[in-house]
Amino acid sequence: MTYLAKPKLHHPELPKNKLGFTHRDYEGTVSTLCAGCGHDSISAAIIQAFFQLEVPPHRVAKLSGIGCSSKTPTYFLGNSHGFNSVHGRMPSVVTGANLANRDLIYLGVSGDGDSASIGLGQFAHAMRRGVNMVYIVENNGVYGLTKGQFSATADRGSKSKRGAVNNDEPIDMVMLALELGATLVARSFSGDKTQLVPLIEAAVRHQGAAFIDVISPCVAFNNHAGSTKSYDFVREHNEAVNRLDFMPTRTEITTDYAPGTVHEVVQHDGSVLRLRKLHQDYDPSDKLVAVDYLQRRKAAGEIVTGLLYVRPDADDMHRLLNTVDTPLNQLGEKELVPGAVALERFNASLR
Ligand SMILES: Cc1ncc(C[n+]2csc(CCOP(=O)(O)OP(=O)(O)O)c2C)c(N)n1
Ligand code: SF4
Ligand SMILES: [Mg+2]
Repeated sequence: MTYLAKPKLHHPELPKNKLGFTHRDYEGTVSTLCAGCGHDSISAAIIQAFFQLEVPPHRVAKLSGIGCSSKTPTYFLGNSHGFNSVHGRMPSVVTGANLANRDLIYLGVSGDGDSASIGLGQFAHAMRRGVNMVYIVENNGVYGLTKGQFSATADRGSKSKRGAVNNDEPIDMVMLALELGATLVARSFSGDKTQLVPLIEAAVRHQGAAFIDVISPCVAFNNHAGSTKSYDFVREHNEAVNRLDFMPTRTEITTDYAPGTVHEVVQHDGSVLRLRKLHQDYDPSDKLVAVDYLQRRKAAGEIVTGLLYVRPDADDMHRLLNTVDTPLNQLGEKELVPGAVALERFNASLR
């Protein structure tokens, strides 16, 4: 049994969003992951983000690869479209789906094994093409599903549960996403919902490739002393550069921020990212500064979290390809077979 249906009964006075949906309408089936697995907290953050964003569930397509992390779409957004693909192949399936129907909101959920090992090439091309999607890597430094082998994001020198030392250099998915051209890049921790929920909301409303690396401890295989992906290690070394408040539209600031401490970023769709700086020298709009800062803090053993980079006026794949506004899967015969005269005109334009 890989899932358990949730009981339909719920408290009659659960808060509803503008669409009349409760939290329950954004949930999936009961999780069968290990109790305490970080991935379950990420599912909870996704449910909260979509509930708060008031997204109609049928407008979302959630896609994944293979792994404990890739199982999680079963546990959220049960009324949305879903596709559980082959190991490491989620990015190309999203790319194709997005090309065919640009009107859906695409959420790719993957693991460090799924994205940094077998799917590394796939991940690279989805980012560099600017596929309009939210790409979440639930990063625990191991292959959880296949019983705890080191993954490509495991830090050099970190120890497995049985004491083996990892000698290989880690792949930093955030640095890679920045290099590859993702236009919203963030890192968070499954144990910090206050940070993670607005990051997911901002990523959903971003028009371009949005990448979130979420450190998500595996309690079965990678939560011991010597692991750099354990709850204790991440809590001790977590260095948040900013705090994000996501505003669906521009609204007056009513909270008591000190003047000059809030920086606003307006995205394409009018949503506003209100950033409270926690580190004065961190600027998420300057990629070079961000890369330099991340490298330095990493060398000092810190795990930098927060909104790390954003280009609010990003171009997504459709804009780069200059496709029509109508989703390609809705084009009719009239548009697809325009006739000999139109064909001749088109051919002439290429001569
Ligand atoms: C082609 C292929 N190779 C290998 C496997 C075995 N396999 C299943 S999941 C997995 C790794 C999953 O690790 P990760 O993506 O980090 O997910 P986690 O379980 O840690 O959340 C592997 C190697 C597979 N299913 N398919
Ligand atoms: S094996 Fe690890 S990643 Fe998989 S469900 Fe258990 S704690 Fe989570
Ligand atoms: Mg993993």
